[in-house]
This record gives sequence, structure tokens and C-alpha cells, in this order.
Amino acid sequence: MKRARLIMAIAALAVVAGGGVASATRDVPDANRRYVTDDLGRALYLHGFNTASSAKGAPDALPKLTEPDIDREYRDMGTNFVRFLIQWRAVEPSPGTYDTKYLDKVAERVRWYAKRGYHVMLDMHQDLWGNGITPAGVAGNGAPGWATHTDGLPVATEHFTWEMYYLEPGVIRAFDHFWNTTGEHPELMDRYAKAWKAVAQRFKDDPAVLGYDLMNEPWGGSVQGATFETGPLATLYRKTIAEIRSVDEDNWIFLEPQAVGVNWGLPSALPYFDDPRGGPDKIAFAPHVYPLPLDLGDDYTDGSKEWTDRTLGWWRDNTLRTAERMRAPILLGEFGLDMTRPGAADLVGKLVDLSDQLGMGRAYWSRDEGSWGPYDDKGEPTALVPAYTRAYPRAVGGVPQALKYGDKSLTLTFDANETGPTEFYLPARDFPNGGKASTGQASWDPGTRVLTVKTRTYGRIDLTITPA
Ligand code: IDC
Repeated sequence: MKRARLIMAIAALAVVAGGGVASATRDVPDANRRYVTDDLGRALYLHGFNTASSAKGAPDALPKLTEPDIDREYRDMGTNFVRFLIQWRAVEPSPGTYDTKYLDKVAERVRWYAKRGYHVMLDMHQDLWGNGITPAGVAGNGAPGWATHTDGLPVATEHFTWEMYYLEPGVIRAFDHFWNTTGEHPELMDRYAKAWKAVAQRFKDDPAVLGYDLMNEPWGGSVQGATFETGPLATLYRKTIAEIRSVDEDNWIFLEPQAVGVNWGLPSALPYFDDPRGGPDKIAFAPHVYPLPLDLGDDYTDGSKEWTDRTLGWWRDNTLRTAERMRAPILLGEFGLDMTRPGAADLVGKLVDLSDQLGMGRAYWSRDEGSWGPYDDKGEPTALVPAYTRAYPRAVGGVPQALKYGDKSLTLTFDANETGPTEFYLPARDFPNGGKASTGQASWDPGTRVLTVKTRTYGRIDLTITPA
């Protein structure tokens, strides 16, 4: 009861703060038909994991990950995408010096994914700014020590959840200096943008790298909401887009909204960003979703499920509105929960359905071993593996209009556009002997479990895949 009241209070407050009452009644676009595309120009359904939280505290900033781990992930779930965590502290250990050995190690991991047909998005991760926020480095990751200025303000270390550190004065000050709200560190944002240029320089010709997620879960410090997103955050994005585009015209750029509030379903105020590349924009909107009732410790059951579903409805509407304003495809960069909790698999199914409806890629948080991940501490599969495995079109030779699942079948409706063949991943559970296509020429690769379908290359096509 107490918790229910707390949720109501926070939601009410947040709606007021976000100006959500007015926008909740405004029209919602019925769909988003923009897609992240591959090198051929095919629309991608991205389906994968964040890999991995273990990189955050590692001295070499690399995740606990081997090539057999990727083989296992593919064999079990047929993923084609990874949101790969990198860190500013590792890219630029001292101002203006970029660690090419670190970037080589990242490139090696990108190659592991490339060999298996994955697309890689590099995510410049941060939580709570950096581990310099406390002298003992007990919390925070991402930013280098030299870019961490807390001015000796306190950062208490007793919190029941890590997010609470965002409210600590020293953490707020570190962000205020970065955004130059204080007027004392105009150089920091430029450094950040140039660090991204160094990364883009290294990966611009790497065919497996799809693009760059400029900052994980931006936090405005003492400037919040629309003022933050259209002010300092937009400034950082414009600077960084310009730096990246000075060396890399081809990879996608993924922009996140402010996380607090937007992760729960509140509107984002991110504006349209012009892409200075030659040709159509390649900028995507990459929000996260963490429903507030679950954040507060509830399960996806009963009253809490109802609440969660309502917040997911708001999240969907507001995400579509923002994507429309940004004229951008959508990528769900993070969602995840403890898979041992009641209702967890239902929520995963619900979010995967939502991501299919919105034509948005998805990256589950996270690939780390443990109760949230696909494999537990002993390496045994969790309830996530069956919940996250489904047949899906990996790449589409046209613009998808609808994706519908029947009992052991799926139908993709798309406007073919001559970019290339359409590929489906078909899991053994539902398609033991592969699949048949209702139209076009299909070829089945039992090794990868991919059905490649060559159809007419022009006009609207309904393509149904059934078990062979
Ligand atoms: C979490 C990790 C946890 C770690 C914490 C702080 O699971 O082990 O202590 O980060 O670094 C996010 C963040 C993502 C979080 C994730 C789950 O982007 O880094 O990982 N989460 O809490 N936003 C909302 C949830």
C-alpha cells in the first residue's frame, strides 16, 4: 500500500514536471516506418544484448566475454545485435591521448561478432558519471578521473539502489561541470566529442560496426527535463555529431533522451538533429524502458502489472511522438529485469511484442551472468532464454509495414525496394526443419538457421514463413 502511494506520488510529480498532461492528449502517430539500415540499405530488426556490465569495473574496461560465449548466445537465441559497452576513461586516459591498444581490443571483439553475422553498436557507457565520484571508487563508471570535478562536495555511499547516487551533491557538480552549467569547464564537452571522433576514426570502415550510442542515460545534474534535453544535451549531441561526421559519413548515430522519467514513460523533449552527412539522415532515437513499479521492487503481477502496462502505454505513445519529431528510427537500447521474479518472462514477451510493433530494435540488459541474464551464476540458462527466443526477420529488402505472428508462423508485410534479399532467423523450437516462404525463392542454411528469401524487388509483399 505504502509503495502504491509512493508510485502515485512520483508519477504525479513527474507528469507535472514533464508537462505530460497536455502532451498525453495530443495525437500519437500510429506507427514509425523508419528503420535502421545495413550497408545494402535493408531494414534491420536488431535483436540482442547489452554486453556487458562486467566491463564497467574491469581494469582493461573489457567485458567478460569469449568467442564460445557468442556462439552459445547465437545457438540458443539467434541474436544479431550487440550494444557493446565502451568507456570514455579507457578511450582517453589522459586529455587528448587516445588509447589505441584499448581500441584494438574492442576491434578484436567486434571481429568475433562480425564472424557470426552480428551488428555492433558501440555504447559510450556511464553511470553516475565516473568512478572518481568517491575516493575509493565504490560507485560510478565511464568518465576519466581527469574529467571528474566534484569540488569536494559530498557523495554519501549508503544507498539501497545505485540510482540514488545521482542525487548526491558531488555527482551533480561533476555533471554541472561537464555540461558547463558552472561556466568553469567549457573544454570537457569538446574533449568528449573529440574522443568520439577518435573512436569513429578507428571503426568507420569496420563493416560490423553499425553505429555509435553517444552517451548512456544522460543526466542533467542541476538542469533537468526539457531545459536539459534542448539545452546542454542537444549542444553535446551537435558537437559530437559534427566530430563523428568529419571522419565517418556512414555509421548510424544513436541518441538517448534524459533517462530519469523518460525510462518510465514520460515525454522526452529531444529535438530533431540535422545529420551533416551526404544523403539521408542516419540518426536514430535510442531510449530505454524501465517501468517504475518494477524499479521500486514490484513484480509484473496483479495490480502492479496493470500499473506497469499503463506506463508502457505512455512510454509507447511518447516514444512514437519523439521519433516523429526527430524523424528517426527507434532502438530500445535497454530493458531488463530479474528473471527469477514472478511475471518476468511475461514482461519480456510484452516488450518484445512492443518492439516488433514499433519496428524498433532491442537490446536486453544484460548479457552478464546472473539472475537478470540469459545464463545464471553457474552458467545454466535462465527463463530469459525461451522468453527472448523467437523467429524474426533479421534484414528486410524493403520497408516493413507489419510483422504478425501466428501459431508457428510469421507474416511480414513490406514494401520491397530493391536493396537485397530478406532474411529470417528460425529457431529449432518452432521450425525444427527450417522454413518455407509463401512467395519468392527461399534457401535454408541449417548451420545458421537463416532462411534467405529473394522476392520481387518492387511493391507491397506479404511474406509468410511456415515450418518446412
Ligand atoms: C547496472 C548494473 C549493476 C551496476 C549498476 C551501476 O546491472 O550491476 O551496479 O548498473 O553501474 C541502467 C543503466 C545500466 C544499469 C541498468 C540496471 O544504464 O548501467 O546496470 N540500468 O540497473 N539504467 C536503468 C537500469
